[in-house]
Amino acid sequence: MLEKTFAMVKPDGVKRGLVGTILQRYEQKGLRIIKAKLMKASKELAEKHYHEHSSKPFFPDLIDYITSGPVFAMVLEGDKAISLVRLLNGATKVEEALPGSIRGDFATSTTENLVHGSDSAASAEREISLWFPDE
Ligand SMILES: Nc1nc2c(ncn2[C@@H]2O[C@H](COP(=O)(O)OP(=O)(O)OP(=O)(O)O)[C@@H](O)[C@H]2O)c(=O)[nH]1
Ligand SMILES: [Mg+2]
Repeated sequence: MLEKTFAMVKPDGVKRGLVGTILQRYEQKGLRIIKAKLMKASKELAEKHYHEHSSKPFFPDLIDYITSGPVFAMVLEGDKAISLVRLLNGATKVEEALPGSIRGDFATSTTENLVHGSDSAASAEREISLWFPDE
């Protein structure tokens, strides 16, 4: 099924110069970039994006991290795009992200884990309108 999803290279990925490498993985898998921009998230945007985690102990660190520098935000389209991006990204926990995935190959921490991908069709729709409100 043709789907759209929201994906992002987080600030550590941009700082480490991994945007090109990460985009190549999405493109190699057949996903099409239909929107993209480099931007710094405001605290308000970051808190809306991660609202489901607002009561978690790691929330303040997560917001500081995601607003610490520019992110590369994008909308990707393709067959089963939502689950494919999450498969390419790898597991959330650093010790569970398998080699071959983006996190498995490059991330060294659970908080600073390089990439984001929407986790469902509802999240994708919500996140696309949050990050690309005027388009
Ligand atoms: N320190 C710490 N950070 C966490 C933990 N769980 C999640 N995070 C951070 O919070 C982000 C959001 O968590 P989840 O939505 O559960 O994980 P995810 O869907 O794989 O990651 P995202 O694509 O960023 O949403 C993760 O990417 C991590 O940066 C945790 O147990 N400890
Ligand atoms: Mg998530």
